[in-house]
Amino acid sequence: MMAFFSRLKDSLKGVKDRWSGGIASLFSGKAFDDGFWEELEDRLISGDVGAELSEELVGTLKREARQRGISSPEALKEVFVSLISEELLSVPGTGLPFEPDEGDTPLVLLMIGVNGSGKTTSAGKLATQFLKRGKRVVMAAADTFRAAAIEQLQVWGERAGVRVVAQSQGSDPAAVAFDAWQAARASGADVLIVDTAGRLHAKHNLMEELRKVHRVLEREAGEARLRTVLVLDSVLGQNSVAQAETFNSILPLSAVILTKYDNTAKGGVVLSVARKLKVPVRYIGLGEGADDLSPFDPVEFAAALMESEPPR
Ligand SMILES: Nc1nc2c(ncn2[C@@H]2O[C@H](COP(=O)(O)OP(=O)(O)OP(=O)(O)O)[C@@H](O)[C@H]2O)c(=O)[nH]1
Ligand SMILES: [Mg+2]
Repeated sequence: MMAFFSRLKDSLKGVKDRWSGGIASLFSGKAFDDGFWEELEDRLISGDVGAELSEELVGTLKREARQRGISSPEALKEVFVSLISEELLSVPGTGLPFEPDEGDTPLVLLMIGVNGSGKTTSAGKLATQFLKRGKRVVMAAADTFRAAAIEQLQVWGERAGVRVVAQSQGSDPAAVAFDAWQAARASGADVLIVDTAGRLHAKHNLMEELRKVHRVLEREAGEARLRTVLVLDSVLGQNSVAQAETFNSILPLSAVILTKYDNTAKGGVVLSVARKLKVPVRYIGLGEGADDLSPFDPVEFAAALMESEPPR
């Protein structure tokens, strides 16, 4: 965990400079007057925490400060850090990595999201990490839209030593998913990771296609084995929250992976996702390499973000 913490601290450097740096520096000695509370709320909103939640967090913090007679900035910051982690922890499953042993195998991860959000990369990272933990993994190239998409997944598969089930470009994604399920089943795999084509949530036919893939997997694997994983680009901030709401209304989401956290100025989006969707953020993407995907520990995260030491 400490390794994750220092790693996270490094990876969050960018976010901290741009987002929480501005927030953390507020907690540095000034009086907690009206100006302070207003400024804090403004900075939370511009950091993509969302207006409603920002107001609520500031309100709670203010009340706590008054009730507990807190006067030191350090103490107030600590309360703030625990408020953030409590908010995240209020969604069950947050930060827990996928465990293939949590049910009958193969566990099926259906990766969905808009174009370029990081689905294929996250699929590859997950496959690599499962393999390192001794799990047997199969991947499905159900993004049949572009030949390059199939190749991209195959590259990840070759690098990790994971079998990729694919058909030719333009074939039916649901048929690829079905094939891959059969292969995963037959080979006794622990995990099947299904990559899909990026799609705009407003495109009706593409959403229908996704529903069909989901239907086939649900029929074959059963609901208990299936996890619908929304991959969200955190750089998009509030837009990604809106996307997530639409996807969630079409297919019930089991988990969120928040990618490109290393690149974002909008660190607060993780709080918005938790609050609005009530779907657990399981991992955050912290770069392009296979190891740059971390289970998302809310307590460590909140502490790292505000540069406090993690609570013991
Ligand atoms: N810095 C950074 N880059 C990432 C991360 N995740 C993905 N990327 C990059 O984002 C770009 C898009 O990633 P893909 O995995 O191809 O996205 P996708 O959702 O599969 O895209 P489509 O298949 O076109 O919808 C690639 O250049 C990735 O290397 C991350 O966590 N951090
Ligand atoms: Mg892709």
